[in-house]
Amino acid sequence: MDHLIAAAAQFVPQGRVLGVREYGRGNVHDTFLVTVGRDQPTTSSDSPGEEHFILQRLNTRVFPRPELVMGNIRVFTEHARRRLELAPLSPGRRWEVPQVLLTPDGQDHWRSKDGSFWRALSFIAGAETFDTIQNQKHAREVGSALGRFHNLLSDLPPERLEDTLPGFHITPLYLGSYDEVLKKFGAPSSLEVDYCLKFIQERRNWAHVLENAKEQGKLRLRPIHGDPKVNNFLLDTLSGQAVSLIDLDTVKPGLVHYDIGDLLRSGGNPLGEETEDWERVRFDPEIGRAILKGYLALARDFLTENDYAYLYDAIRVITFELGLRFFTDYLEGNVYFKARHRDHNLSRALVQFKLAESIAAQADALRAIIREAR
Ligand code: GN1
Ligand code: MG
Repeated sequence: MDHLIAAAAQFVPQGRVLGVREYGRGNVHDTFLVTVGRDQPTTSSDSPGEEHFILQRLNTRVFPRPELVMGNIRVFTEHARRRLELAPLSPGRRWEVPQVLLTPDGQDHWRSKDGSFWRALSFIAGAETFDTIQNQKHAREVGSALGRFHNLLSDLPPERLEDTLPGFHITPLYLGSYDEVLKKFGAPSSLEVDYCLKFIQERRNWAHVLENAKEQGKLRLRPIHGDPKVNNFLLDTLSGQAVSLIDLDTVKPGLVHYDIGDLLRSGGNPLGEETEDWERVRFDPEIGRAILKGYLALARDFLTENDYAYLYDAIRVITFELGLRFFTDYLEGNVYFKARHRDHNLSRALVQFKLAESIAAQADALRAIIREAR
């Protein structure tokens, strides 16, 4: 606990750290909510109270150059804030951009003696997150929030952002590392493992669709979020409107297809990606329709004909890819994703493969939904 308070205190120029507790369900970093006591009321009407911020220890195995991650976040947040100043949203609409908190000497992170990389972000109050889509309105809201996010970034040249995680969402590379890991570690024998092995074997060609289109010049790099799963969207507790898209570590150049695919794979799965009930996992096309309607209402301005042509593939590829990533990590002994038990990443992989199967089985219906949502 002392080391957490010490890390939190680096980002608190005034006031005292009253508490630090674990927060959220990230698979990569360690995240905490810090409570700070304000000694000095800021105005005469203010009572001395409590404030909150988010403290994170970055996983430097996953992000070996965390200072570049912070650089990208700062480029993004400054750009988004400028855009929102120039063109404010309609009245009654709230949109929050998380802020990077600095240490007293102006650093955007702090290294502790053991080499851990700590950073702090503002806490967005009056909002909540959900692991699964709650209703049609929620689906539309997260869709339009991703559209807003892409819109805010649409005039930022992707070269302004560093590639902080080379290979991220390049599905053929995940397939290649799966092959290597399988060769090196082998696979234990069980019905579940056999299902995964067979699933991958029979669908290897799915991996190349988006990267081929990129190489052929049909799809181009843009600034993306990289991880817009359902629980990274904040919804206003009173109005239910989406007010922020958090978790900015993977903001970097990529295909918008990775993002829309990721939101649909996570939102379209009503049982959620942590369910143990993998055999019942299905993609819900009506949730998909609502997310797409919300998204396309804002994304219409910048999507091209080719972008539309690959939207269906994106849903299937990103779902398959995440299954592949979880399964590879299971075979390797859980070195990337935090796992609560030995077979956790196997369970997660089964969920994604079952979901990808359902997405493929509904290909025609989903292509029709995309056509109608345009
Ligand atoms: C990881 O840590 P978290 O939960 O924000 C992962 C994403 C996956 C996601 C699946 C950097 O994100 O790519 O889609 O788990 N982030 C990284 O839940 O690999
Ligand atoms: Mg993330």
